[in-house]
Amino acid sequence: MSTGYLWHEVFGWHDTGTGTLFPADPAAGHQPISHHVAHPDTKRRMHELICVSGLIDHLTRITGREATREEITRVHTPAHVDRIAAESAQPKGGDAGDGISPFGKGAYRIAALGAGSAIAMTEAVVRGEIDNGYALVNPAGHHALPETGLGFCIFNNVAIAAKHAQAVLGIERLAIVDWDVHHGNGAQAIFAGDPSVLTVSLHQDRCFPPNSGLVEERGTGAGEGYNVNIPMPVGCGDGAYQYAAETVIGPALDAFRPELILVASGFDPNAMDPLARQLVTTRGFTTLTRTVMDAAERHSQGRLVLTQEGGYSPVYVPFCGLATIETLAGVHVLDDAILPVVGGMGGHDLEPHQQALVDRVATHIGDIGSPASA
Ligand code: 9RB
Ligand code: ZN
Repeated sequence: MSTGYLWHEVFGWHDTGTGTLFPADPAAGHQPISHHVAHPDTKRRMHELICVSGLIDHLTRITGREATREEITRVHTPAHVDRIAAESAQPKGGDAGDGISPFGKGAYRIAALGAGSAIAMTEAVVRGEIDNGYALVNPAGHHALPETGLGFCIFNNVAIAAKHAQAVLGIERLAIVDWDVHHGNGAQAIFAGDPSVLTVSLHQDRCFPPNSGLVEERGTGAGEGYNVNIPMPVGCGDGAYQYAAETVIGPALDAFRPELILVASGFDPNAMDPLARQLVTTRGFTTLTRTVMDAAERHSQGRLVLTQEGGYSPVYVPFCGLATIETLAGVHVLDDAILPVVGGMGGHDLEPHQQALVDRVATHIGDIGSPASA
């Protein structure tokens, strides 16, 4: 088993400014702060735990590159790419598109490196140089739409990697599983009418973007049935997440039989996250990782690529990332030092209302057909 791993120091230099979640504005009561909620130190700390724990010695380092304009415009409009490039050249940078996603000078190249790193990891997996891989990229991508960035995202890294896999790497049918606690609205929109890409998003009900990610959003036209939303109620712990993995994610992948599985891996379902209300621990992320690994074993020769999305607890994200990558690599180097706290708090047993939501989504799995070419 060989697991690829990618981090670049410049991801830690993505400048999210001195706002909190909103830009500083004394008239509105918004004080400046040293760390914006999406400050990259959380991801840098994850990388450093991977190094200090010794997990890095079990991984194959993959080198990223900047995605080209051609690769980015497989997903984004030229106008969006041009605007990001122009604002990135300004002395004080700009914003991804919604006024709460600031970036500093030079962010275009950081964001292009994030997208290109997702591509590089996907290439290494599809070409068989590694079995699976984790691209710890920053900024995140899964909210970005063709014409704009959104929710701290500039370019949709996982969608750009998916388009590249189809355009260049000979992959016809692939799945994108998004376990970030916020809705994977970007991939849903980009692939809505496309039956060759199954999109599955496991998220907290109406968390972000507002009113996005409902069960009824199931794709359009030829793509109808190929988008699956699992909008979990607030307060789901490891039991509810395990039930969703077993009851929807695994069976949906079995119905679709992808040639490649990409994961938009956010650690913000964790119990310490400030931007969501779920209770997941490293046990839950291990279960999710095993679920997609087992499906990849059954359908895609084990080909599996995880790319980093959100996660805003500087304390717990590093352990969640460590456990996820340990699972990918089939090794254990360090226990979760926070688990005695978050795992001992209760809330991890599956509740009837959580089961009811998952069961309702599961009734749609029969609509996922595997294209005739399978
Ligand atoms: C709303 C605002 C947000 C923005 C981003 C996130 C998380 C993103 C992420 C959560 C809440 C503001 C709805 C500001 O981690 N994705 O994976 N809230 N944004 N004003 N309003 C009205
Ligand atoms: Zn998120």
